[in-house]
Amino acid sequence: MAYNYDNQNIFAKILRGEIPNNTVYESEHALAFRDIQPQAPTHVLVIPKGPYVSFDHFAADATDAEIIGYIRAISEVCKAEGVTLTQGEGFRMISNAGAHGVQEVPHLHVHILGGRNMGRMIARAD
Ligand code: DGP
Repeated sequence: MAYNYDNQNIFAKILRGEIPNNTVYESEHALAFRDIQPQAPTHVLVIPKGPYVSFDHFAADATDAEIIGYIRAISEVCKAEGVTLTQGEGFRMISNAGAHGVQEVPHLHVHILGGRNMGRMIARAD
């Protein structure tokens, strides 16, 4: 089954400039902006500009240039937020995918969370 990208998802609207966002970083292949419901002092979402639903979709179908641009954008965001291991105390990067990943917005995004100790990786919800 092919990946199915919904052009009406909220991050597609942000990329088209239809909804405002608090931009942290932008490049040819990526946009980073602050999460509307921050879970930590640093909570930035980094998205590729191309129409990819999830990390597995992106990893399978994106061009090499898109992949390099996206990964480098994550580096720039970590540097700008002061959470790299060379500057700060580190961060957590999360990318939820699909139903079991409890993904709310179906456009690939990684959450960069930092500025405090993030605790154990997963707290069981059941
Ligand atoms: P996820 O469960 O990984 O799909 O998380 C989606 C995140 O997106 C969630 O933390 C809230 C955030 N979010 C949802 N709508 C908006 C929006 O319109 N603007 C911004 N900046 N963040 C949003």
